[in-house]
Amino acid sequence: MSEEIKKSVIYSAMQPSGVPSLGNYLGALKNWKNLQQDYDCIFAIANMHAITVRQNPTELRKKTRDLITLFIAIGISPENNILYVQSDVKAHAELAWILNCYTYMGELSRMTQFKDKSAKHADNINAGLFTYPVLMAADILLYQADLVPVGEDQRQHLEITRDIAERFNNLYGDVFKIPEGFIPKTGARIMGLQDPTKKMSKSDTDNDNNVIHILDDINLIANKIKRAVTDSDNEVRLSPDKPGISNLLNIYGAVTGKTAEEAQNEFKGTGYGEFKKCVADAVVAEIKPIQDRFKELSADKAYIDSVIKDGAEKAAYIANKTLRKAQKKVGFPV
Ligand code: AQP
Repeated sequence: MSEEIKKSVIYSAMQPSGVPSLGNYLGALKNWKNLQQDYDCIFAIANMHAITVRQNPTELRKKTRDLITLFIAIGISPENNILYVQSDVKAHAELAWILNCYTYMGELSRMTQFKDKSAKHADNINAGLFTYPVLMAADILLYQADLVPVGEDQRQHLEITRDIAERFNNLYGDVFKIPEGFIPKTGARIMGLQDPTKKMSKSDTDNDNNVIHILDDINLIANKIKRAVTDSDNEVRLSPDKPGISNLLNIYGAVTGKTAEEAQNEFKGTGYGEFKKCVADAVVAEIKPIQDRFKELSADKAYIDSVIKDGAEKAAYIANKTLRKAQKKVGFPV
């Protein structure tokens, strides 16, 4: 009898802190879609993480629903993967509390994201922002994930997850799988269009032209690209001193499945105006079908409701098994 080979489990999450940016799409969501054939994928809407920064409650509910709809519109199947909303699975909060008691203040104070976000939100440096990495550790460990796709900015969070899990396992035996980082074959880091020295972020509201949101009107997307900051020498070339042009080459490459170097060769001798038009056309060709599908799916309220409910049940089933193990180890009556 042939035994089915168990696929590795991949866990990843995205915060519903805004409509996903082109950066979120090219750096994460597009890869997620490609992972689903080869891995058992669990993708979460991290709404518990999102409230570490103040959110408008009505908008947060809408963004949460829109994000799960967008996952499906992009082609991430809710039947073949687990897609769920973090706050629907109570085990996240419960395991996070336990893990808080196995995490040191010193470790958390070294997290660069905490330092960055507290500088950005100086009026709201809440304890949730500080313990964000513990909740993230709980997310990953609950599902016994083998692999976690991480960009450079999240590497520190994966490291602390591994440290917490190893500390717990050393005390109590093998409760948690120790996850590894997963670097997708293609993964672009997309920078802001107006400030190409900083990454494009979905919650950036300072300058709307800096960010492409993937549900922006198609004409607006094209115009934002045409307005992107470049430089004055009119040569399409990858170079650290040409961050704007390099970013557009990365975007073009990520959208068309080429390397940034291949993109550079394609545009040798092309003027900036023509180059930007080609980038805009390529981005629009990629995003338009997603937007059309998103509109169709959004109209089917019952279907989205059922995806959210089924996802929560499937996720809770796995998460609760791990939670019970951890609770038993620390001495809770289970
Ligand atoms: N600019 C980017 N280029 C490539 N990948 C990116 N990611 C984010 N920005 C870029 C990847 O998208 C996923 C989303 O993670 P998140 O929603 O948990 O938060 P984030 O990384 O903080 O993303 P944002 O857009 O910057 O959110 P806000 O504005 O709320 O802080 C991750 O896999 C990330 O690597």
